[in-house]
Amino acid sequence: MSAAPSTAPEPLDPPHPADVTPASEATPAPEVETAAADQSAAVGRAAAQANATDRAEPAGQTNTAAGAGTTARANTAAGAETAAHADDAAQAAGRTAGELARAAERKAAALLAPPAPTRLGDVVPAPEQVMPDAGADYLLAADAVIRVSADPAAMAVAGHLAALLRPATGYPLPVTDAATPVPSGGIALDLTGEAALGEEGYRLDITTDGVRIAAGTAAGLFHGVQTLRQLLPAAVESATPVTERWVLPGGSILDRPRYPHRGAMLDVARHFFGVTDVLRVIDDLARYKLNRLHLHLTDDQGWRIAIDSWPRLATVGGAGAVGDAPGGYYTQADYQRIVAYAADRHITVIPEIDLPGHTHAALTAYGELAPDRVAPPPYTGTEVGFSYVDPASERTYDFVADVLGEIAALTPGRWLHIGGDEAFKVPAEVYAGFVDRVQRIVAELGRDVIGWHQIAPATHAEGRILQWWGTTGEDAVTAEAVRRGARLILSPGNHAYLDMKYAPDTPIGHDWAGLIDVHRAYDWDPANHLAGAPAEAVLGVEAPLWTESVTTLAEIEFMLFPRLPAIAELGWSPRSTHDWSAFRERLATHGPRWATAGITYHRSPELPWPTTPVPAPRRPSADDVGQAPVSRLDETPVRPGTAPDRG
Ligand code: TNX
Repeated sequence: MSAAPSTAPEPLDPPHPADVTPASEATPAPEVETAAADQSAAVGRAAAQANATDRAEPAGQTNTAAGAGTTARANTAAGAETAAHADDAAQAAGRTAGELARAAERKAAALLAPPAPTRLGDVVPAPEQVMPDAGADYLLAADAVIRVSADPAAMAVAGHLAALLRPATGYPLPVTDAATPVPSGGIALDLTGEAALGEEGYRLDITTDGVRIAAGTAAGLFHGVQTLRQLLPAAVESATPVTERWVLPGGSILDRPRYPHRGAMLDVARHFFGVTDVLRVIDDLARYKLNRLHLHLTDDQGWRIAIDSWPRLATVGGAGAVGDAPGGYYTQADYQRIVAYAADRHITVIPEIDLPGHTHAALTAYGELAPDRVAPPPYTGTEVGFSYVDPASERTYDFVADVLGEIAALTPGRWLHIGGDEAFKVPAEVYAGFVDRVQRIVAELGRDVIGWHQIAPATHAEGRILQWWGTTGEDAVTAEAVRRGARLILSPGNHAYLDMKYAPDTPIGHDWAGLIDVHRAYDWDPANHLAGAPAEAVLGVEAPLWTESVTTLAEIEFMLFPRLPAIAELGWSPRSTHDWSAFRERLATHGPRWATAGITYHRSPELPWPTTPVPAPRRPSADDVGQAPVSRLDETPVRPGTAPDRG
């Protein structure tokens, strides 16, 4: 990767706890790479503990994907396979006396303990059904085990859950597989295969005896894990161990998304963001059950993805950025790393190559694509609509086919986004003919095309999707394309554009589509937003973040939080749950979570932020040496020009 380094968070609002920890330290390291080692060590520890305490049920500590070797050795009584059978047998025969006694103990402890600090309904996006049970709070204990269905994708979710919980709890939380996972005092992730929960739904049951998440798919289990995370005390977001009672509120949740497409877009062209920043944004999306990351990879100011057959696109076209900021581009390996990291979080990357306009950076690299065949100098301003590749040249279509071909080969997802916005200098008929041809190229690659709604006048192509970014809710041409079969992703500029300022004094951002505070981001209904487009045509929502004025990860998160969760809720939650006054209360409880996770956010005065202090680390340990102090708020310089708006 040729990358501008990630800059440390810089406060945009007056200092608040979000500025405590540098983002890169707060994000658990991409556990894809480390889970196996962690897991096998933890499993070994738990197995040793289990043997020492003579547990009645020897199973559980045995055959994980990563730790099978270690645990088979640790479990001296039997090999992994025998132990798995013993697990099944113990379940079939009912519980042993020891086990029943422990369950009774847990129940008594839960009844005596203070209630969970979170309420079962304090989840964002709001779940479809929430059924609290005040007598069923669950206390996660140090020896809890995560039991999971023996399926690689489900086990990956269990590894993810363990990696989320281990840093703050300091518990080993070994992961073990089982034919039918049961909580037994811990957490069970059960891939039941039941169709009723759909592609992404889950059921969560919290009782004094443990937690069970059931789903028909690994994606459903993953979303259930995000809910579980939100129900634990905010300190669970700490990167170091914290003294806390890890209590979950008792009851059940049944949850499924309203729409299949719930996304965010990151513009890496106007300013370039390195791989670690993008991975962090993926984690941000995953928290709120978003399942699409649209990457705006090319624009006038920069081309950000290496294309082997046209190498100068990245090396020359990627050199600059808005305002002479450092440029950069992703190697194909970088891009694949992003795609894989997203896939592990059940997020599909949608790459966008913006055509035929917004192509100035490509022209600087290959003058042969320009209408006058002359490569222009780089552009670092923020005007739009002046550039285009020559639609009359066959070379242009070679370029499009080569670029989209390479991108398709690197992208497992079903969609290729071809942009199509603001090609002001291309006459309407020529433009429609160009889009027709590009749509055919995408179809030949076996993918479905997405374009900004400007591509509406082109011929219908099977599976095509228009991304609406207008501000009026009216557009006869788009409505007509929908009648011809196109479907819609809704990104209304005046509600979902996260590059708009929150308020007049927001230090970065635009206001051409108006100011977008949290209420405005929340206050619309995707089902009836675009006049003349039926609710069935709507695939979902997407929140774009254009980055003309956004230069660091902290600034990205400042624009995302707290508005991204508002858009996420519109995409996920049933309309029956839509209620601004309840939402603002629920969302405000996430402030301390973001603060603890080192996420910079806007302290929007519309939300009743709690005053909960950021949790202190449990004890200094060798591991903590060199960590940032937990509170250095008063030392953090305030960005000049920032108006205090802290509530
Ligand atoms: C319009 S929205 C654009 C982008 C700008 C954005 C700034 C769209 C499809 N095109 O090129 O970055 O406005 O808000």
